[in-house]
Amino acid sequence: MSSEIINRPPAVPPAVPPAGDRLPQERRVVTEIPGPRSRELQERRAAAVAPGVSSVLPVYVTDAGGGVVVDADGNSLIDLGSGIAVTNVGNANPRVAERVGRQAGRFTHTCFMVAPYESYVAVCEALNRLTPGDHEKRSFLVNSGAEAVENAVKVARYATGRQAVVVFDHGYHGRTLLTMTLTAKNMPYKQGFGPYAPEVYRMPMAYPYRWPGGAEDCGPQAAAQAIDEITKQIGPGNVAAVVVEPIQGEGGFIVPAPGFLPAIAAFCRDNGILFVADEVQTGFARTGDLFACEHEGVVPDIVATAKGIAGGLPLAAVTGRAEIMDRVHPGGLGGTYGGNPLACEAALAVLEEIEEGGLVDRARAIGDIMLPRLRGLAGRYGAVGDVRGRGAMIAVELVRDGGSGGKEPDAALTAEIARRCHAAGVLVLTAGTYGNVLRFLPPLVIPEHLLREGLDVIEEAFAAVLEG
Ligand code: PLZ
Repeated sequence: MSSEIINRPPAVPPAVPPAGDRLPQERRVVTEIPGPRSRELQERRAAAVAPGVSSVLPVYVTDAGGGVVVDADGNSLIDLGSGIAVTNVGNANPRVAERVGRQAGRFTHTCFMVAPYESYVAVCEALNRLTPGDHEKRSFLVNSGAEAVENAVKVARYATGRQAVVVFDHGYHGRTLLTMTLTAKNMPYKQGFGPYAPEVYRMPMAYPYRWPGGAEDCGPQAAAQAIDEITKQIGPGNVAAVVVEPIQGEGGFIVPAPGFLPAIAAFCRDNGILFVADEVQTGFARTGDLFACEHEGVVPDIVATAKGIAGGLPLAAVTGRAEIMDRVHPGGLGGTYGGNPLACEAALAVLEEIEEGGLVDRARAIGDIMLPRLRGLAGRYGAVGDVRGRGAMIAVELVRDGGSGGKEPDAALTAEIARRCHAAGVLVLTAGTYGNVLRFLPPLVIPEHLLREGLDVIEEAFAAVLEG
C-alpha cells in the first residue's frame, strides 16, 4: 500500500473521542435478547415496515463503535458482523463522523452531474491508485454494491459490443433485476421476482470443500470446466464480461481454490473478455490485502467496490482501465446521488484510517487469532466440516456427520449456534447457498480482548449444542 493514500491536506484531528473512550468496549447482557424495548419496537415495525425486509437479530440499535453494538435495552453486543463488512474502520469512526459532520454544515448535495465538487474527484483518484494494477484507470461513483456491479456490466457491454455475462455458482451480486439475475441462490433473493435478465450464464465455482474431484486439483479443474462450457455454450467472442467475487461472500465465504482466478483471468485476456472483480464484500482491507484479488496477483479490468469504502455511508464505485471507461459517451453513466458529498468525505476519512490504523495488518492479525481457535472446533466436532477465509473474513461450514466424511449441510445446527451466540451477546451472521455457514466479519478496529471473548462465546455455543 502506498505511504500516502490520498493527495489531500493532512488528516483532520478527531473531534469526538475514539469509540473506546465513548463506549465501554465490553459485552454486557442485561435483558433477554431482544429485550422488552426492542420487542416493543419490533411490534411497531410489524405494522409499518414491509415484511419482505427482515433482520438477523431484531435488537434496536442506539449506539455502536469499536467492537460493540448497544441496543435500546442497554445490552452491549460484541460485533462480529460490521453491518455485513461495511464498518471496517469501526462504527461512527471519529474521523468519519467529524468529516461528514463538517460537510453536512457546508452543503449536502448538488448532484455531481449538475455542479461537481473536489471530494468526488479525490475519491476517484484514490481508487485509481489503490485498486490492483498500475495501468491508467478511471472511476465513477454510485450508491450501492448492486449499482456498482450493474454499471460494471453496462460499461463492459458498451466497450466490447458483446452481450453475454458469465457468473459462477454460489455467487451473490445484488438485488436489482440484473444483479439478482447474476446471483445464484433462489431463496430468498429470486423466488417470485422473475423473469430475469437475458444473456447471463452460470459456470461451476472452484469450491474446494465440495469439489467432486477433491480440493487438491479443484482450481485447475474448475477453471478448465468453466472455460470448456463458456466455449461450447456461449462462444468466447460473445462474452462481454466474467463477473466474480474473489472470495464469495453470501455464498458462504468460499475461497476459490488456488489457480482458479488466475486461469479465468488469463482466459479472459486471451479472448477479449473483461474480467470484472466484485470486491464489494472483500474490499478495503477486509481480507488482509487492500483488495482480495491481490492475493493471487490477479489484475481485473474493472473492479466494483462498495460497503467498506465509506464507513457506513452509502457509496460504491466502478474503477476500470482508462481505455475501457473512456469509451462510454458523456451522460451515459450517472445518477442523482452517486458520489454524494457526505459519502465522499466519509470515504476519504476511511482511506486515511485504513492506512494510519494499519488496518490491512490488523485484518491479518484477526485471521491469525480466529483461524486456530475455529480449527480447534473442527478437531473436536465432526459437524464442523470446513474452516476457511482470509484476514477478517472467516467462516465455518457446518455439516451432519462430517467426521465420517459426510458433508450434508446442516442449516438447523447453524441457526441454533447463531441463536445461542446472539442470546449471549455476540452478533454473528450466517451465509451459504445451503444456509449452513457461520461467518465472522469483525470491525478491523475491534479490541483484541473482545475478539477473544467472542470466540469464547462461540466455543461455548458449540459445546452446549454438540455436547448437550
Ligand atoms: N456484491 C459481493 O456481498 C452485498 C447483501 C445483503 P448492495 N452483500 C450483502 C442482502 O441480503 O441484501 C453484495 C455483495 C457482493 C454485491 C452486493 C450488493 O451490494 O450494497 O447490498 O447493493
